[in-house]
Amino acid sequence: MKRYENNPIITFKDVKPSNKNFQVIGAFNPGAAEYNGEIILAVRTAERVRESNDDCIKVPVLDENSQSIKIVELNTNDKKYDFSDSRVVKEVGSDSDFKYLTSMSHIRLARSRDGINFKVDEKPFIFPGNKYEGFGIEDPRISKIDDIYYITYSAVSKYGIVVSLAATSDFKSYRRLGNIFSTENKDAVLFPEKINGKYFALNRPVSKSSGKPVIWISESKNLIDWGNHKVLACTRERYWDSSKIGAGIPPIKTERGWLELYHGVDENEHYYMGALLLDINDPSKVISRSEKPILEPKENYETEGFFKNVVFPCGAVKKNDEIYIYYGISDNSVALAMTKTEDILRNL
Ligand code: MAN
Repeated sequence: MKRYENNPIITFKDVKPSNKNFQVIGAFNPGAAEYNGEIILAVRTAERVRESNDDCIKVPVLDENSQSIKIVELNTNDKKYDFSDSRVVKEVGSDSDFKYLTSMSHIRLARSRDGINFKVDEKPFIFPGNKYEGFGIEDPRISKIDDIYYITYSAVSKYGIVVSLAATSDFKSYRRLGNIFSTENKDAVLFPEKINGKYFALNRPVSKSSGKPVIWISESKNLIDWGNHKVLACTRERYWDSSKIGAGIPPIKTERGWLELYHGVDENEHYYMGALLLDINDPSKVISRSEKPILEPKENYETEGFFKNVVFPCGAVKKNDEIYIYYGISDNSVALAMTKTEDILRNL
């Protein structure tokens, strides 16, 4: 895999805040699609309240009754809370992973002719808009099925994290199609076509009782109702993907099977990219899997940032005889890596 030499290609500086009280702190984890001769990225844009400071953290929350953003003020000396993870506020003594997020994310589109130079839209595309999105919407993936672009994303709220689905045919307007996977679930990608008459999705439920967060595969007749859930791939002890894994880009059809680029996390919370090859007729069968990561946090822009040592692929497009892979770096920015599908397949 070859990194684009002028990475990152999009940073928070390229994105205008969605309102005057907000400040953009990250533009990352983008879904990707080709539309009308352009490459479109659906960028997770994270914003925080402008006047937050070391003594007082102000967290934005969408109020479910008024549908407006409320600011919750938290004193950083308050012993009730733990502020040690920059991404979240935890309640001391609680079993939950977090009480609030320190930033609120929405989906912003960026458009390009060459796949390298992007112009970011002035306004959000999908902004938190219902009670499941109270803390924000994150990590979109785009799959084109027939002529519709389906966007799966994580909706985060006090009810937990669910996977929601939206659809667009012009990247101007969209329809929300509801929550397709209940809490907790993340990292859902749709296969771009039906297989034996059914739609398939990879997703990542989290079990509180036992086991680690791993990739599951589910099927559906209509993209809304999902069932026949099966474990697809697990974490591997002592590997780079030992603590959790999740799907990255929507699977790419190749001669040898469905190619899935996924993320794996090790014991040190470093995020890597690896590949899975799935049976073309029965994608619940794994044919092959990367022994070593195919991309790891190495460059400065990958090892530094809001949450360090993260490469997080969410989208890819075909460009000439290469694929352009768009990945989030350290919850900060968007980077680009190029490769040939055959090169990844040779490695599998
Ligand atoms: C984790 C991280 C954050 C994200 C939350 C909620 O803490 O991935 O970036 O905001 O989960 O999804």
